[in-house]
Amino acid sequence: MICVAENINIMSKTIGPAIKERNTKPIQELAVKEAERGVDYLDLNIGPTRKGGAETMEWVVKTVQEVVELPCSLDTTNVEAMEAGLKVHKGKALINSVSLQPDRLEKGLPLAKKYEANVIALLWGAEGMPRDENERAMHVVDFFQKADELGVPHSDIWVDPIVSPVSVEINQVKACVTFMSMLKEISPEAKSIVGLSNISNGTPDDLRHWLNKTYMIMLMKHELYSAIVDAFDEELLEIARGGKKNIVELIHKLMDGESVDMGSLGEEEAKYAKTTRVLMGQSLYSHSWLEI
Ligand code: THG
Repeated sequence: MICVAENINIMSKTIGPAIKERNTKPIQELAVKEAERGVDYLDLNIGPTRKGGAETMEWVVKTVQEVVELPCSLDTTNVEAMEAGLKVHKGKALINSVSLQPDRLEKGLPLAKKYEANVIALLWGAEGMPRDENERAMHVVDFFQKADELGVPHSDIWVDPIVSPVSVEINQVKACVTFMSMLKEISPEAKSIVGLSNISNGTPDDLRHWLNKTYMIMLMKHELYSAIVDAFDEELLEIARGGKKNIVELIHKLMDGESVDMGSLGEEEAKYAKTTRVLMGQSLYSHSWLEI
């Protein structure tokens, strides 16, 4: 699986101020540390900056690529900032992202063609968040149709179903898994990506990794192609690289409805199993879901 490191983002207490003050050091140090974890891309999230977005993205891309060889995921809704980043980016960039809102699609998608970049198709429509897997599927079809008109190859498109926090909306958590099982039928060449840490937004920090890892394994059952991840979650990266086969097998069994004797599980397996049941909507989420 392709791993995109999430840690360079404007919300971070060290990175936010560093971007504003054009202080290269904290950003370059973090970029090097992320790269050392063996990730494939670095996400550069400069937020919804309106004024000065172009200069900011250009500066962040140059700053990062001065010290690491990796391609970047340019994370902004500002089209001018996106293009400024693409202009200076070395290698094949990942445009993060283009949604199905008409103006975003019209302005954003041509950039993928012009710069021969990969592009995340964010399944956010004219009416906002898709309600279920079927609305997501309809958005994908629309996105590919537009891509065909512009000559953007399907293999450059990474579909993002938009992951919601489990503490907010379990039906959306389930809808993303179901949608992933439908995607290959819609376009066999289509790639997929999720912002994995969204699933654990609002969960106490020390417990987030359980949700992130478990949800990734659930999506891997349907050939998840890539994920935006915490580069410092070692076990998550190990799983993304094909590790922890026993845990992956256990979670996929639970998803298939096979009976599993919970009493026979070790402590680690039990935690993954409990988390799977929460993410499948079989038990209710609360901050103490691992204790029950
Ligand atoms: N899809 C796409 N892009 C995305 C998302 C997505 N980009 C943004 C986000 N979702 C993925 N990136 C992050 C980055 C950080 C966190 C979550 C998702 C996060 N950070 C900690 C926090 O806010 O508590 C720590 C912040 C820090 O570094 O201090 O949770 O879904 N295409």
